[in-house]
Amino acid sequence: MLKIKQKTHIIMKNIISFFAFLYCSFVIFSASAQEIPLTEAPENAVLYFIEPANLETVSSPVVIKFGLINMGVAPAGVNLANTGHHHLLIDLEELPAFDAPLPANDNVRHFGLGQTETTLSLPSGEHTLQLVLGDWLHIPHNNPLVSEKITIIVE
Ligand SMILES: [Cu+2]
Repeated sequence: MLKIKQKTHIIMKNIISFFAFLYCSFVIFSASAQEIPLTEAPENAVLYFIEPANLETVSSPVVIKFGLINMGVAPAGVNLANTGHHHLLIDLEELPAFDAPLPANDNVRHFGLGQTETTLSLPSGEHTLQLVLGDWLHIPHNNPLVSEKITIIVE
């Protein structure tokens, strides 16, 4: 009887520690998520494609020019008010999280040197393009700047 009681006690202790651990992880996780304050962007800022136009037929390599109104471009790592750097989303179905640094891969290209245009080699067919401005830490702004998602047809 005593042994069963002791065992139950140990199990209860383990369950309590487990929940305590879960709670602590949650608190630490929420704290770290809140530690990075989002960078403010002017409400009248606009991000758009200068070229190509939506539904334009183009040949590869494609010249893509990024347009930004009422904000400036600064390289990644440079924390200057009202600036950011361009990110080009290529054939990306779902937007990435906007409260964390944008991922870097074939579908999410960073222009961390402050480039405002690029030349892309794309296979023939339809492709979608979208721009997202990121702050010095590659995180979208508090008022996220996202362009229209355009479709281009590559010959
Ligand atoms: Cu970036």
